[in-house]
Amino acid sequence: MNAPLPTAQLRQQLYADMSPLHLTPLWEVLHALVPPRPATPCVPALWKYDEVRPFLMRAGEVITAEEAVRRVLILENPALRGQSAVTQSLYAGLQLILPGEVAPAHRHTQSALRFIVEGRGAYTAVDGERTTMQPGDFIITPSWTWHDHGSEADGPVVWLDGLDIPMIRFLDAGFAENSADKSQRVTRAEGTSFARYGHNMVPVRHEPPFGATSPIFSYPYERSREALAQLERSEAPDPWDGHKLRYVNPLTGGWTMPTIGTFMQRLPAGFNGRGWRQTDGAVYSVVEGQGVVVIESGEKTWRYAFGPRDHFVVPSWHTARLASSAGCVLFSYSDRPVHQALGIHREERLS
Ligand code: 1HN
Repeated sequence: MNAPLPTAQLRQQLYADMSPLHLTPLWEVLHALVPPRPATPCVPALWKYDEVRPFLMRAGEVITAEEAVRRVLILENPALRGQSAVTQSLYAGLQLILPGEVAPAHRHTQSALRFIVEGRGAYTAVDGERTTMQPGDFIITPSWTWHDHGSEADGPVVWLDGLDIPMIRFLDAGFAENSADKSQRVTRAEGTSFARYGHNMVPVRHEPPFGATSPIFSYPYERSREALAQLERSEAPDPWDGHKLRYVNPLTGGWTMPTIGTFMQRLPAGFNGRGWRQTDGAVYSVVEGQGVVVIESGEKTWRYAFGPRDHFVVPSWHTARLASSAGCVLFSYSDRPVHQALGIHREERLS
């Protein structure tokens, strides 16, 4: 008589025998599927503009905006190489447009934001209206709207693109279309959308032009900067965030885009912030000034000194602390609207 097989061997035999039927045992993966706390594969990362800019300019020498369609260097999370992702749900890239160039009109279901990093005088057109880009402006390209970019500036213009590409890919909901026209026809004067929606007033009779997305497509830095400077003069900073504001859709008071939340904050000189962690992973673009971010997860610590035009990413459930001796302004975006819509957003503020 053969001795009975040991349990471990019986189990392995079961797994092997059922595998051809595409069956696999849950109990081998259960704790990884429902971890006690978020276990993101993403890691923190910093892109120093001084190091990135020469490669952007080299890209400008080897390919035109029209050939490339969009001449962008993707900021890839070091732990997600090849996935065009800065976090599991978000994309980030730096786009260059040179004088006289056009990035041709197209549309897609992915939503995009532009945050202007360097240069002035390029434009982006959305749904028949152009807006001129200035450093620090936050511009929206709503899902499925025609958009093209062009430049009549006299030097390079660079902006940060933030898109929900990985999220839309995960949902298998991506569609795209190229326009027959290289540049779309302008049908409204520049500033029309801001006049309609940008002054705490909205048209009496209207349909939201972009569904759940904000009808304002450019939030000028001049305004955001002044708001934060005024708050710095009039009240104490929040111990975690400094003076931090959330961009809003004026029709709803909600997020500017259904998938991406956007923020701008000012850390006063001498700010030494407390730590926090939250489930939404965030990408930061440094607008002005200098500072330091310290990020921690488990035993690991990352310490990044940042200055103007640098970019960094704080992944889900990593503890972060911000400090600035000279003061600074930071723009950021994250997938928080989705966490909140699903009722799964969590935040912890450490004392
Ligand atoms: C896109 O359409 C733009 O319109 C930028 O400027 C970056 C990345 C992936 C897919 C589409 C743009 C993009 C993109």
